[in-house]
Amino acid sequence: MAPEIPQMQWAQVIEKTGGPVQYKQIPVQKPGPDEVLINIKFSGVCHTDLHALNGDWPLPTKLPLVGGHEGAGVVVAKGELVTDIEIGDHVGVKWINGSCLACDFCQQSDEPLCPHVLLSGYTVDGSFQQYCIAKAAHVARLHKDIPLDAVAPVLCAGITVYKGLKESGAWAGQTVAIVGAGGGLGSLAQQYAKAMGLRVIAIDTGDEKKKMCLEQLGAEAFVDFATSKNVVKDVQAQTEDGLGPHAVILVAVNERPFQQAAEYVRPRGSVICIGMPAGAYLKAPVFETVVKMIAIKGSYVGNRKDSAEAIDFFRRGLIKAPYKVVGLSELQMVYDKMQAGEIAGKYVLDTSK
Ligand code: 8ID
Ligand code: ZN
Ligand code: ZN
Repeated sequence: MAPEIPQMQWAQVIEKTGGPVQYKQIPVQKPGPDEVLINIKFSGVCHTDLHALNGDWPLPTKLPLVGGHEGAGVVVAKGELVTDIEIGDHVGVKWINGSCLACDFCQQSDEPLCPHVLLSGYTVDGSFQQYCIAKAAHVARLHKDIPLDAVAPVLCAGITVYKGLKESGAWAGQTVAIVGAGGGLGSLAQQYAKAMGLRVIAIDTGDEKKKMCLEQLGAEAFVDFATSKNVVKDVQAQTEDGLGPHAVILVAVNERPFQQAAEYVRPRGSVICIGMPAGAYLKAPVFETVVKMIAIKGSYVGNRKDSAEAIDFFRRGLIKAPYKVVGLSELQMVYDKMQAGEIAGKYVLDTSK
């Protein structure tokens, strides 16, 4: 029997850039022919949602906007072209809500680069509502044994850091520095790195984040960027030969570390840019970049295969990062804490509260 779908639902709506976000009732939409309607049970909060609220990226959002792109839930309706998903299936709404599947990039499974890409919680409404629409081709397939609250952070943060670690080219036994290790992406990055056999130097600030990185997430060392007198020297000192980590994964929301990473990365190493601080620029000394043969590159979420692999790591019990569950109604509180840099790990919203 088809589940009952209400006419109205609770959602967090951005009516004007800058906020505050409004908790209110809005109509439930109907899925198009190639879409599914998902009853979102839990949604993670990513710093990208805060960039969308603040409007600080050079890409305009839709308005009014329902944010959110780490939504885990149950399919309650589908369009007539959807043949490989059934009502009742568990799925995840990712940042990539849909893509054309026909362009040069989609053909090569670089769907995030599609010129017609739809972005959940940015150019189309996302998962900070009880019923969300996504293109069937792109929703993440979730086995029913996967807990929907714990998997939510994997749907953006997990996929993104897993892809970034792959892009870094670092392999088992090598060392990665994770910059912004105490935040949402950073906490998951440490778990993925560990599961991939990598050794981790965590970089962030404060005792709570330090304790979480060293005692819960598997980092071998922690460098506090706020109290360190010389971050470059302190990071390099954490590698046995003093030559620095093989890769640097930048997930901080601050320009400074993007100017610094090339100085401490190991010769032949890679600097992977993932965080997107507003208005920031990269800087690296040309001389050292050349003579150390450093690769500097960007990494943007992941394709459908990266997503399935990242979820599989989680399903096998290899990814355990701390998160706090609060009601959907409390999103503004989460944004305020995030803006202040006070969140160790992640917040996940329960859409029933
Ligand atoms: O596909 C992508 N490239 C992608 C996907 C998802 C998210 C990119 N992002 C971007 C977000 O838009 C955001 O800009 O990654 C960035 C990080 O998202 P997040 O992990 O959700 O943010 P957070 O939880 O606020 O964590 C940021 C951490 O950075 C630390 C903070 O203390 C916090 O723990 N940090 C800062 I701010 N400055 C630092 C510094 N100088 C720093 N850590 C080390 N050194
Ligand atoms: Zn395309
Ligand atoms: Zn995200």
